[in-house]
Amino acid sequence: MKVIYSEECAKHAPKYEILSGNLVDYFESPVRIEIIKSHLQSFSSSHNYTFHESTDYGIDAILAVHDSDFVQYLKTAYDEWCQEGGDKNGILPEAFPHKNMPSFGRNSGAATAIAKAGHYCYDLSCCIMGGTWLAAYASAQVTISAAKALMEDCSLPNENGPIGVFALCRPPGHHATNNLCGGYCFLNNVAIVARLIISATSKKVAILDIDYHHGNGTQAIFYSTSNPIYVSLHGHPDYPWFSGHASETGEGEGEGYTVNVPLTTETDDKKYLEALRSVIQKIIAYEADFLVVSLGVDTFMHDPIAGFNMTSGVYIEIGKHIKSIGKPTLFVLEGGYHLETIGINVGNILEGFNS
Ligand code: Q9C
Ligand code: ZN
Repeated sequence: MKVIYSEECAKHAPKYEILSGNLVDYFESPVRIEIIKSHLQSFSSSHNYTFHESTDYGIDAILAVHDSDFVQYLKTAYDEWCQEGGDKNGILPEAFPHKNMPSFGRNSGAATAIAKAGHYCYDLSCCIMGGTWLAAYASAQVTISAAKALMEDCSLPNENGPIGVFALCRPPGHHATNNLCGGYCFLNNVAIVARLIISATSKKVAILDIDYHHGNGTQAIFYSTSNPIYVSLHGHPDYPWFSGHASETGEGEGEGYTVNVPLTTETDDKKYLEALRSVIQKIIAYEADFLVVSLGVDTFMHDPIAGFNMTSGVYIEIGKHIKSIGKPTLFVLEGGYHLETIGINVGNILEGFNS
């Protein structure tokens, strides 16, 4: 199985974040992908992982999802902030334009770097530092490179079931909308490749989001289209708090093509697999040609920011279930913050798929 990565992904590395009102070490750290990479490298199984550095395919696929003013903001926020005398550690929002404030929805209300930070971000998890744009861009290029590899390789014969490629990227993407960062996410990697695969092949794509958190960004980007279908299993109620209800099913041409399965925080292996089986039936009925998986392992029982009760063994079963869909599959890393098990848990999903 091809694993695509980039050293550039390490260039975004905030020191701290605010979690439940406390200053704590930043959970979404560069170490995450190093641990996963060395785990896959040392894996003693019959399935060979080959590691490939990403290629830079340029900005077009990114701009097919994200607004150009938002991209411009991500690129320039840190320099503007420094020119205005800001702290070298990076920039975080100070206030957010809510809907009964005079400047709500008006770019003109955001004149300085700190005002723009509130305009283009919806929480306090997305500090923009000197290397943030480089890392977010690299994360998108890793995912694009993986999608290109999948599209090339999926016509080759494969005896062992569907072909898969793994985009070993960070920062993650599924909380980013067309014009907002949030939830550790700046560019929506999965949305970028879903749209890329659709425009390159004219085929149908299903996005299966198994990160613990609802992928509000991916849902919003595709809410009024029937291709791709967006399907999410997630902890509820939990972050990002204002989306992910079962009643959110899409609108217009997209009606019925958003599927949310909110699960209570007591969810264990058995309940999770039951829910997974039910959404897999929906994906099979949709007759997708490609599957893109938002792969988060923050569903693990000891994850420091999430609430499920799942064990490492269940990830092998999850991988096998994903394999049963039988389509070329792009795995894209999202969350997962328990460093002691992140390698095993991601590895188990890929092992289940490759078995
Ligand atoms: N009490 C991803 O997993 N803060 N993002 C959560 C929880 C932000 C998670 C606070 C969590 C974002 C990709
Ligand atoms: Zn998550």
